[in-house]
Amino acid sequence: MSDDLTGALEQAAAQAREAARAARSLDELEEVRTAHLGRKGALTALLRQIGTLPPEKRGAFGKLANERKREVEEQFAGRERELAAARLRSVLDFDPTTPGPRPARGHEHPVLAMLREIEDIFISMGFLVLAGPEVETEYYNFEALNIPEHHPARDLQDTFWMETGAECRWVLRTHTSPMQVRALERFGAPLRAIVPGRVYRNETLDATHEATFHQVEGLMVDRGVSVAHMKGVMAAFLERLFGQKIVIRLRPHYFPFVEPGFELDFGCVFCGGAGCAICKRSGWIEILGCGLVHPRVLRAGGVDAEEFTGFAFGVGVERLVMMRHSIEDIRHFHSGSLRFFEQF
Ligand code: FA5
Repeated sequence: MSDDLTGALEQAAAQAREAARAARSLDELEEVRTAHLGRKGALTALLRQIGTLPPEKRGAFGKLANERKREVEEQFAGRERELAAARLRSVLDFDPTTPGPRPARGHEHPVLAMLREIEDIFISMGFLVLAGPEVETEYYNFEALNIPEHHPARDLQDTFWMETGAECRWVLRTHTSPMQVRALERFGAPLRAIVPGRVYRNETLDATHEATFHQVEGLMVDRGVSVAHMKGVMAAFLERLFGQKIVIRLRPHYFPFVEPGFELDFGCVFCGGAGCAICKRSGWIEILGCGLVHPRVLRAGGVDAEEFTGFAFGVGVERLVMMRHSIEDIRHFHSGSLRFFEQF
């Protein structure tokens, strides 16, 4: 019986030492220690059996058992020293001054950056910066701008209509021009203001047409304002924006809310007018619509059209950004593609 017991003791001791060697952490070592040497441990159970042996065998087995127990305890103590030292090393190896991983940092959307630049330029010329509603009434978007119902000019702007069922019809504003009348109603004349903002058109999308884009409306109303003032302000604006002298030309164009109305082109700053891909080989780039505010629009804003005249303009912001950075497709702006945006 004691031979069986001796075999079991040797086996339990060997298993306990192996388990101590294999422990990967101090916590794990503690668990293993309890399993082998704790009150309910395998080795402890064997040691308890010493008392059950006949007296003549008790001495030899007891001696062996205590020796194995001491060896196992030494094994545990040795492993504990190793693991504690390793833990200390890992703490000492940690360098708190090492920079952590850099968080990815965003920046302004190129359209927003352009809007801010335009605002700065006009603020320096004494213009107010106003915001208007993106959901607009049919009255301000069309009628007050001299575009009555059934007038073909409404077809120039494919409109998103709101289904409200109410008597007054609402639209997603198709341009920033409704703010001409709202601003005149609110501030009266004389007035200088710009209105940057988002506009919506039910467009078929292509490389230069989005259904959601940005415009900046400009309005200057005072006594004796003429096309010459408009040209001067537009040239100053574009020269500041592109940082160089600019040639501009006006082509007559129909907008119901101005008279006379123009489209404004500027001499291509990329090729100096010689013709390149950006100006489609014409030497000129069309940039905005403008004109002298129609007397009906002044009157809709409560302004005496005999006393005051004014000019207004509307510029597409995405097109300006495209020109500045040679971007070939307007759809990139809403793509959400980091590969695109990280270039700016
Ligand atoms: C207008 O929206 C007039 N309200 C501008 C105006 C204001 C004229 C004041 C006179 C006085 P138009 O539809 O041409 O005009 O648009 C103005 C600019 O917005 C265009 O020159 C172009 O740069 C930009 N634009 C128009 N449609 C789109 C579109 N679908 N996607 C991107 N940009 C556009």
